[in-house]
Amino acid sequence: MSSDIKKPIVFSGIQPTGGFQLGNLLGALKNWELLQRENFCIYSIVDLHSITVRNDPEELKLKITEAAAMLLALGVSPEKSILFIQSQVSSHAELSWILSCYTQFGELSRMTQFKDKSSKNPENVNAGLFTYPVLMAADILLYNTDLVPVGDDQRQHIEITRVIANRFNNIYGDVFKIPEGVYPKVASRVMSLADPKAKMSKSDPNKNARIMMTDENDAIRKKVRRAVTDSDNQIRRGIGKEGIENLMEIYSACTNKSLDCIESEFAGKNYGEFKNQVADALISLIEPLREKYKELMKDKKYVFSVLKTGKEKAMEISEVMMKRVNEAIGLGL
Ligand code: AQP
Repeated sequence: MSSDIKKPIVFSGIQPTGGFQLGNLLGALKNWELLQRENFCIYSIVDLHSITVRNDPEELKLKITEAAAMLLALGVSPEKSILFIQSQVSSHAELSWILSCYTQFGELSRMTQFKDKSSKNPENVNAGLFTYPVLMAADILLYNTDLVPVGDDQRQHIEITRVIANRFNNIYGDVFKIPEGVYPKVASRVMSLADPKAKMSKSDPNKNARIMMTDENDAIRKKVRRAVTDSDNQIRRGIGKEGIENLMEIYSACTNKSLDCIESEFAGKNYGEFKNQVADALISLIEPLREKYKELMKDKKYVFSVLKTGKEKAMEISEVMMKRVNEAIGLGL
């Protein structure tokens, strides 16, 4: 099937770690929807990545279903694209092991996500957390991927994917296509509302630091009002204005207005007025997605049927690549 695909191939994944936050939406998922127009897109709920932290089994199953429903609500189209659960396609784990033999310890030690996550959870620095980028490389390389829409925090992981693929190709010939990351022009790194120097993240213990796709309108407004800013009271970019800049980027991503245009629009206005407009823009974006998501969660049979079809298609494509890789190395007879 992969040889039949004439359009550029897009692959990306998201972890089912309990809902999506605004950073996931603006940094990656908005592009997932847009890229479907001109590309063949393959999207995965990467549950194997999410078990680097402990999960309750029943809760994990629910989170996977919720992630699928949210992706469909966000516009991932089962008619145009493939949507599947990573653990149901065994080639991902298989290729990950092989690629780990072509990845250096030193390279993985330099990954900032590993350093961040291991320092935040020193009691569970497992090998899966360390080899996470290798599994991500396998996810991407299995599908002859051209483009990978992700947020700015994933740049280092895209780069190591390219390094691993090139290293493998230098030994065995052109087995893998070398993929490129696709990052949004604005809001490629949405920052925490409580600490604008830190990335907005689902696992932040402070719930007011992030906006979730399932937040009700009142909660969105309250969180934006409480967002940390500065005392300068001018809506513009500049040193020490990370909080306002973050809100400007969010507003820009929601309204498609440029940052220059936002500075002119809000010249002479105060933070209260600006925050109200940001909240309105966010509500206009999130409310329809949230309501669609609620409807889809009432029709789980449909959601499961999409995932089943996706699994079959993903298996078909990835098994072709697995065969090529095994033959190149000389595995099996
Ligand atoms: N703050 C962010 N700004 C822009 N993009 C972001 N992404 C995540 N946070 C931001 C992008 O979302 C996609 C999916 O992310 P993920 O769920 O696979 O894992 P993550 O990056 O670890 O997300 P979180 O919210 O930070 O999860 P936790 O707290 O569980 O670690 C990726 O493309 C990512 O770039």
